Amino acid sequence: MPLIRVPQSWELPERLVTPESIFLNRRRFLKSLIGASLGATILPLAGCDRTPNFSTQPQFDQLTAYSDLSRNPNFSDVGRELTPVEFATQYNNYYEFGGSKSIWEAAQALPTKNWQVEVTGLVKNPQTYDLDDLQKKFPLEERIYRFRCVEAWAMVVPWVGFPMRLLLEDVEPNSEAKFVRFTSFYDPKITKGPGFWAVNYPWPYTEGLRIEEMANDLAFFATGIYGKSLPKQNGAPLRMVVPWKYGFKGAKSIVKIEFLAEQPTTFWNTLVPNEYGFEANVNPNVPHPRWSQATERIVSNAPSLTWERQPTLLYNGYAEYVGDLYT
Ligand SMILES: Nc1nc2c(c(=O)[nH]1)N[C@H]1C(S)=C(S)[C@@H](COP(=O)(O)O)O[C@H]1N2
Ligand SMILES: [Mo]
Repeated sequence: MPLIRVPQSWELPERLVTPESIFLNRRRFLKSLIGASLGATILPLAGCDRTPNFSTQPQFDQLTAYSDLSRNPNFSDVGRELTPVEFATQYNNYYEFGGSKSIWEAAQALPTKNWQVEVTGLVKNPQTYDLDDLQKKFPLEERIYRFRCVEAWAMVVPWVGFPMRLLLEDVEPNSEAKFVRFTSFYDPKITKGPGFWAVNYPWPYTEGLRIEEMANDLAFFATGIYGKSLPKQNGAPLRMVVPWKYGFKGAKSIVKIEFLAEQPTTFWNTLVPNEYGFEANVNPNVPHPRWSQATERIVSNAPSLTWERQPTLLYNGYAEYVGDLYT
């Protein structure tokens, strides 16, 4: 197999820009196999840069549509077109169900019936919410947000859900509560995706915020997208949406929320701390150690190398909402 020149980061096919697991593992694998010198070299892969087939999406038709949904006028236009639903529901990161973007069928194994979310820790009113209770208690609205993965691709998604602040007020954190940890569903009998390459990863998937970040108007719990309940591959039945941070901060399929005094350990930050910081705000001026973050590629139905590029915006364009948190 001939070695090729190392391309610019913006040229990297999607399958090579999969920093959150595959690349890491491939590099370890290469190192162990053929020595450290080759570890940093990009090898051409057969079938590079295959774009998923976006033509069908049978599972989305079957999901329940919300009635009487109102779009929040403050979040109705992000200056870019909505990503077509078939891309957002068939180009996913959900490593519990596999290491590629094409996990939507595998994710259908996620059991979402009788879902409960436990809220514990430094709060006056600990709760175990049934999902239905959550959706009745907190008025649902639609918000269109930019979505930016650390891998430098971006979408625009219409979410359905409620601000995290409403849940925060309901459980009443104590004054010692400074951080919040969110835990995703994990059952190795069901979430078989990680496979051999990730058995030692720090499952379950966890993420965290400072309590002020959770209280920010933008921080959102989604129960749906595109007017319907969340598809499993997008993190049904409840996932975090933190649009000024990289996508990995938005844990899917939340089962537990803990209010804590200290900064919690989180999945990617534990695994590769120099690449995935706890704060992880979208910032064009802070490159990822392996590629620039100055621009991003808009996910479309074309080979990923040809995706249109746009400049990355500080805080993903939400500086007026969150700038004060970081001065
Ligand atoms: N539990 C869990 N949550 C997760 C992930 C994951 O692998 N597992 N991937 C994260 C990453 S890296 C991104 S970019 C987004 C992708 O969300 P989407 O598939 O709905 O676009 O989910 C985030 N939440
Ligand atoms: Mo991501």
